[in-house]
Amino acid sequence: MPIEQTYLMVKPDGVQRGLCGEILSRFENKGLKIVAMKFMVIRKDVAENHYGEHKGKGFYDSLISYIISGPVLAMVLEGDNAVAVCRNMMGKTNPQDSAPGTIRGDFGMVTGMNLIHGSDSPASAAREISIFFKPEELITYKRTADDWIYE
Ligand code: IDP
Ligand code: MG
Repeated sequence: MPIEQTYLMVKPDGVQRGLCGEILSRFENKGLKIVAMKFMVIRKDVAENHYGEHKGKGFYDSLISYIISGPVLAMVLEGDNAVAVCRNMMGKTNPQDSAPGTIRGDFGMVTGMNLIHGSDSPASAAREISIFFKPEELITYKRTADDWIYE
């Protein structure tokens, strides 16, 4: 399996509800490695670029106003098959369909307030990481715990 990087973001509802630590803990406990992290309010043009694939859909305008409505915790996480692993941990887009034990399944009630974003493919991850982080903001380091997470 490939070592991948993926773009994750605690959305404004997750920040306002004080769930940044809870959500980050899940990824850390799982074994994902933090490569970059930033707390910020997303500019509207940046949000429109990030969510460009949804332009024209009925929920697009509310999605953009939601994602810029307050600060988000943006991060790059790394690990074996990280894109799919993180998507599984997030749960389905609609929290009412998300399995218990997933982030959306445990904390969300509606699609429009579903707490977390995560890249859906390695190609999306590369695109999204480059929107929110400069190359020099991605930190390369040896994490000693990896010797006890990977065989
Ligand atoms: P994903 O976040 O699970 O990848 P996408 O289909 O890429 O889901 O949609 C991006 C985001 O747009 C969702 O996480 C959610 O915040 C919002 N969204 C998607 N569909 C709806 C909808 O039908 N109503 C309201 N918001 C939606
Ligand atoms: Mg998506």
